[in-house]
Amino acid sequence: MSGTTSKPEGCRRNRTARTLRAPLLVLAALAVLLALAAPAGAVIIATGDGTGNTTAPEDDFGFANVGKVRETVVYLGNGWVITANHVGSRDVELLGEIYTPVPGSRTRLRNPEARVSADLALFRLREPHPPLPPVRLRETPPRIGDEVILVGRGPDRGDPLEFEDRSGWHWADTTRLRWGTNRVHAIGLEVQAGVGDWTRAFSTRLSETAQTPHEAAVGLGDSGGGVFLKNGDRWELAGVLFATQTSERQPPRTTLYGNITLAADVAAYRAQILSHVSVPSCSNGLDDDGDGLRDHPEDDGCTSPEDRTEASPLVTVTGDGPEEEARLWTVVALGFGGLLALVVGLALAARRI
Ligand SMILES: [Ca+2]
Ligand SMILES: [Ca+2]
Repeated sequence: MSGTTSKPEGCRRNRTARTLRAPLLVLAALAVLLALAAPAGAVIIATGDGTGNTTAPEDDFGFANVGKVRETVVYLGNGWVITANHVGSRDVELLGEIYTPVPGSRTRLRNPEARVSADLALFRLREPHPPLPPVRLRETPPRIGDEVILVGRGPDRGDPLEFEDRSGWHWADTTRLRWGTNRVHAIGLEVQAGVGDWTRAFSTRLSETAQTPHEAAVGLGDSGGGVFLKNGDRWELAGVLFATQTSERQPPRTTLYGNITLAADVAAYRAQILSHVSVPSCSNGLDDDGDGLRDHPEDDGCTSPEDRTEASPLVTVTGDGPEEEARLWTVVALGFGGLLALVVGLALAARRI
């Protein structure tokens, strides 16, 4: 991501006022979290010297599916990646190789509760696709207290910092793809982290007293990174990192205990995601292999509209149809308690990462 990590005080107040007036608050039968935007991005871990966790853990959640752009993307399968909308469509590094986006494939996702856009987008990579397994998309929001893995290509941990009554770190100038852990702190959030967007989200909080094994928060460049949650014996993608919330006066480019990490709730967008990711290459309206020809019958690499590649062997995508929303509506209300605690307990400013 680019840009600043904080805004002048007056600007913050104005943004808050606009937010409160917005008619979109009709959707606030849900938990609504007012958030202030500023671009931000790596996973900062509290453990050790902060340089660890740059390779897959023994119980691998899918580390190789997390790719680097300037920020981060997660490879879903069938050529598609997901990222925060404010992350651009650039060449993606996966498995040490560079993959180029398919022109015209970028698709912004919409908040399922309202006719507004979310800070979440998909784009497709040109064939041949990376030899990676598809990621399983979580079907329901996480629960408060669930332990998750956060992974992103943000800043390394820098020098220690004491600010007011809290401790933390400056962000280093270097970035690495790194994973860490945390616990879900609130669910069912509706977060405005940019002009005109509302993103269904859940949060984690960097805790000093109740740490997970690799307690983590996010920084500039982690946007688009994944939040993985184990369901039985299988890892699933539960969230996509897009913002952080810090205290009002917290210095830019720092992480302090108590800071909140915000992730788009993948379950809320699952149907939309699958409606794109499941479309075969030979009927998606895109030139997926870059030969200037699109789909069946124009591209002679397509044997039928159902052919899943314009040039290369079939890549299978798991997942079923777009029928999740009814269940998700009921789950959203559960986020209210967590949200109130969040809003009452902290004076927050949300920053894109
Ligand atoms: Ca195509
Ligand atoms: Ca083609």
